[in-house]
Parts: sequence; structure tokens; C-alpha cells
Amino acid sequence: MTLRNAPEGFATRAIHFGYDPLDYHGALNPPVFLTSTYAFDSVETGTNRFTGDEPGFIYGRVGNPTTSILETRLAALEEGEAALATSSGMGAIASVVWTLVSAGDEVLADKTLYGCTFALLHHQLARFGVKTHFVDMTDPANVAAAIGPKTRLVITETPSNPNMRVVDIAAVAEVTHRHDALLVVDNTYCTPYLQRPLALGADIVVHSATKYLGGHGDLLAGAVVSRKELVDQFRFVGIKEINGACISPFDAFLVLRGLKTLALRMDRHCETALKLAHDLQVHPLVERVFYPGLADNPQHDVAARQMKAFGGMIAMELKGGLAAGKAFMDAVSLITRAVSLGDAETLVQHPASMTHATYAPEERAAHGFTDGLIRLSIGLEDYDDLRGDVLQALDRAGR
Ligand code: 4LM
Repeated sequence: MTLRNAPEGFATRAIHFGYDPLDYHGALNPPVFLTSTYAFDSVETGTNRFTGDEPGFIYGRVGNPTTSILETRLAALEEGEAALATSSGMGAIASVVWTLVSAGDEVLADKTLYGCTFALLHHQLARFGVKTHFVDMTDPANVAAAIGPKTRLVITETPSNPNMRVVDIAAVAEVTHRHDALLVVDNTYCTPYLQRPLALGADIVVHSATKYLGGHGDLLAGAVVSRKELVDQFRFVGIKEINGACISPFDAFLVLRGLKTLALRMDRHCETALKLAHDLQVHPLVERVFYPGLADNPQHDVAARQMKAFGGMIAMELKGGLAAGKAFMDAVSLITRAVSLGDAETLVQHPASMTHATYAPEERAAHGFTDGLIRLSIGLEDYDDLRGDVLQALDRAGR
């Protein structure tokens, strides 16, 4: 896919692309168009907009001028032709999946995914005659072995939620395309600042914009970026006719505001996470740290090749297992006990009982994460304060 607006750098595009204040009375920020419907100047215009013969807005479920600015900007940042903003990350994933699969099709997914994505693919699609197979995509040979003539979609997150496994996007894209399937990459953990899956060969990128893109824990949003032909289908079939998961214009405005500082925030998230991962790795109470920036991480080389930096998420297991993990989480004071990620505040949560409670205990074991795993979303606080809280909580957990 071609890079739109190529001469400008990432941060410049994140601040400016797709909006000229002089088109809107000089307003520095885009107006929020709070309207559900749009007037047609004649029946003919309305009819032509419905057939697609004339450009223009029809109804808020399929488009809004504020949202369009966000979509143009996200497409430019992900190096895609077009984007669709949605009401949440699950809205984005559901729009893609429900638009593209039919009864009898199969989906191939990586073995660890965000809990509700797993639930959609494993529990819900099965009710409609679509079977999902899960394989460990950290080895692309497993994709080659499991993909078949019925495989419509190959789906992965990288790094994966919650245990930070890294999948080689280019290698999996190559296998996927040999079998005429489409590769979907959930780029929530990285954002386009750290990783651009379309440039690596993926067909569709999905996001929970609730996380780093919004960046402030004050909205729910999602996005899909792909070729225009596919994005049109997600909009006019997925959102318009299947799930109605359109973003609110005000939330689109908030995501645009968040994007202005995305590059700055990601640099800080990554820098702090790398420091903390190193400090945790040598702590006597810590059994294992899952962070692709650590040199002994099994997928460190792939991560270094396809990511600009290693992200702001860390998972770890403590030596005392689940009991020590719970004691650690109850002992933090600066850090907030909460699910979600990508906010200014550092958050800690327990995947087995929270974000990944959709996996049955035996599924958690089969899919490779333990009940003792703890997940940290590293915020933007001063490093010494964050480190101090982690150390005192580990100290109390170890007593
Ligand atoms: C969480 N995650 O992990 P909405 N894709 C990924 C995600 O992590 C999430 C979604 C999609 C968490 C939420 C509670 C990789 C969500 C779904 O929550 O629908 O915007 O995104 O803590």
C-alpha cells in the first residue's frame, strides 16, 4: 500500500493530516458535528447518495464529518488506503469478521488473543457455523500447517494480549496469501507509531482506539484500516447492516486530540517499560518477565525488526504464583488496579480473572498463560515514582 502524505513525519501527520483550519473558520481543532442525519437538496441527491453515485453524507451510522477527519488521519498513519472508525475495538473486530465470514468458512487465529476477541472467535462464531482454529503463530510453520481451503481469515495480535508473544507479520502474511486468505492484525498494543502491519503485508489492521490512540482513558473507540474496497464493505455491510457499531462524533474528536501526542506518549511508555522490565528481571521475587525488549525474550529479534520500540505493556509471574500476584496487586498504591491499557496512569490487572476470564481454566493452560500472570500497562509517571511503588508492593507481597 502506498504511503499517503509521504513527505511528512509521523508526528506531523498525527497532528495535521486531513484537517485544514482554514476550511472551518480558522478553528484550530475540528468542529464536532452533532447530527444524526443530513439534509438532501433534492430527492435525486438523496437517491444518488444511497446508490453511491454522488458523494456526501447520508446518516450518522455510516458517516460524519468529524469522524471522516479521524478516518483520513488514521489511514495516513497506518499507511492504508482508507479507515473506518468504530464505537470500540470489539466493534472494529466484529465489523471485519461478520462482514467477511459465512457459515462453513474457517478462521485461523493465534493462540493468545484479548479475551473478548477469543470469545467472539471461539464461542460466538461457532453458533453461526464458523469454526476457528488456534495455533501458535510465533512459528509461521504452524500457520502453514493449519491453513486450508476453507480459511477465510487469519487473525493475530502482536505483541499478544496478555503474554507479549510476538508474531512475524511478514512471514504469516506470506503464508496467508499463498492460500488466498486475508491477514488481520490487531495493532492496539503498538499503534502505527511502533508498527505498521499493512506495510509488512497484512491486509487489515484493527484497533481498540480506547487504548493508546485515545490515550487518556476517557473514551471507547475502535478503528479498521485497509484497502478502500474492504473498508467500504465494513462500513456499508458490517456497521450499517450488521452491528451498528458507529463511533460517536465526540469520541472521534477525542481520539483526534489524543493522536496529537501519540508519538510523544509512546516514546515515554516504551522508555519506562524497558527500564522497568530490566529492573523486574533481576528482582528476587520475580519468576519471569514477558517483554519483547529483553534480549533473552524468544521473539526479541522479530520484535526488533518489525517494531520501532518494544511497547508499554509488561506481563510477569511472581515466584509465589497467584497468591503473590494478588498480594502484589493489592499492595500497589500509585499504580491503579484496573483493566484496559494505554493510559497516562499505570494500570495493573490479573488476566486469568479479568480480561481473559472468557478462557476456561483448561483453555488458559492450553493457550499458554498461567493463573499467576500479572499485566502492567506502563503509564507516563516519573520513573522513580513508579519503580518505588513496584518495589514496595513486591516487598509486601514477599513477606
Ligand atoms: C484489556 N482490551 O486488555 P475495546 N484488541 C485488544 C484489546 O486489548 C482490547 C480490544 C481489542 C482490554 C479491555 C478491557 C488487543 C481490549 C477491545 O475495549 O472494545 O475498545 O477493545 O484490558
